[in-house]
Amino acid sequence: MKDLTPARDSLDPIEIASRDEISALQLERLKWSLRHAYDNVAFYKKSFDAAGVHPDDLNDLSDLAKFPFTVKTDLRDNYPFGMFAVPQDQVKRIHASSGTTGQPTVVGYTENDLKNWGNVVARSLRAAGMRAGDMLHNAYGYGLFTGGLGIHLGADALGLSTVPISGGMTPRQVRLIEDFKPKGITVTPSYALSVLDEFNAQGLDPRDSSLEVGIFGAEPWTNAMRLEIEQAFDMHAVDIYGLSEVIGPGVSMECVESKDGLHIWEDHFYPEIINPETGEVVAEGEMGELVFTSLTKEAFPIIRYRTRDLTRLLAGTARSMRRMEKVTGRSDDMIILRGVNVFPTQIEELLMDQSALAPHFQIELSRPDRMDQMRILTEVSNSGIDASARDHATAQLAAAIKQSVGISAKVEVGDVGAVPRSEGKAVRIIDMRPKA
Ligand code: DLL
Repeated sequence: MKDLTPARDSLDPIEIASRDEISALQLERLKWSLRHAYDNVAFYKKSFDAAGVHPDDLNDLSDLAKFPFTVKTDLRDNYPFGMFAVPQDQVKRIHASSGTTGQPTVVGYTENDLKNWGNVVARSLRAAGMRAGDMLHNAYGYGLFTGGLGIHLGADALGLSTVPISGGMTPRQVRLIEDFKPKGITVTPSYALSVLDEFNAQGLDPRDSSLEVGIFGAEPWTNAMRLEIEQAFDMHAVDIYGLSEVIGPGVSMECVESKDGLHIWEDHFYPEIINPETGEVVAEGEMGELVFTSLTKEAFPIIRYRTRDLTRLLAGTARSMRRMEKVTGRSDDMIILRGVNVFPTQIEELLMDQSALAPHFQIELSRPDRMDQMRILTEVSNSGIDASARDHATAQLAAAIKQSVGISAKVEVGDVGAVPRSEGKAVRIIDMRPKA
């Protein structure tokens, strides 16, 4: 793999500024953001007043802990535009997350917001090793989802030539990678695996492709998956994180030279980690739920938004801005099976150890006879795997789950293609248990 480390002088100065400079900028911006939300969004005025706090009460960054949280249902309750802080004619773009239940969450951007978004995504793409003039194959979905158009904004800001292919039509994805020879690909890690399968199905060696870096996010993926993808394509695989409520992709990004967690672009997004049960801010380095406050957003300021993503904060390395550890799960995705907590990424990690099995999987939960059961549906890695190798891998995976997670799961290994594929975020959990 090529060394793609960006030149130090190509970085935004704030990326490598001192902590004091970063904190001073954050404090100034945080004061503005609280005031902006309070003055222009009825929801924030009401929630601050109810908590007995006022934007003037913030004198230090740690004072933010006095302010109330915002949660997903607050956004749904204010559907569609109740959380917007500017008149509609200043809103230049709207995105929405589909959400599996209930109302979609709607977010908006002013011209300035779009500029800032483009800049943080450009910063992220540069951290991944992309440079002006390079070609990017952007396979995140275009539309209301922030992935496709968000990456596109950043690619424009960095000066890339972008192939806006969006998700789907997998044979065409491979064809255009072969013909256009892009340097980078942006795609969900699960869809990257489908693209990988398609290379193999067409008899092409993905290691011979032009790709030097894959920029994966929008869903959890493990370091084991990183190694698999890096080896299969002979390219770097780096993690990009974000959520619509905070801006979209480009909230934090892993650097290609260090791959040690994701630097949060702290000049725009202020992170906290809280204990999800008590709501208390935890000590630096401790695991908990990630909470974000926007520092510059005009159309859709967001104060102490509970992401449900579990991670911890670490000091900066390749950049001065703090890192968040790779998100391995959301509290909503945590399966509680007979009292044991399980995340889909734990299954992914164990699955990656079995070379006879493909990294595609789904977890099915059911409750026959009032007892929760977990079934893991996966498939053989290629059609040459014979029945005994399949049986062996099935037993090995079940034993590994029993040993490391502590639960008995039924493992079912189908033929190649048995696990349904998605063109964006993978559906990992099918919960068929009766709702309480
Ligand atoms: O998924 C934005 C995005 C697009 C990020 C493209 C990266 C690349 P939402 O659809 O609002 O936005 O979903 C946000 O997805 O709270 C996490 O649970 C999950 N997520 C996003 N990135 C990662 C990641 C986009 N790198 C939700 N690792 C977030 C783990 C991620 N989970």
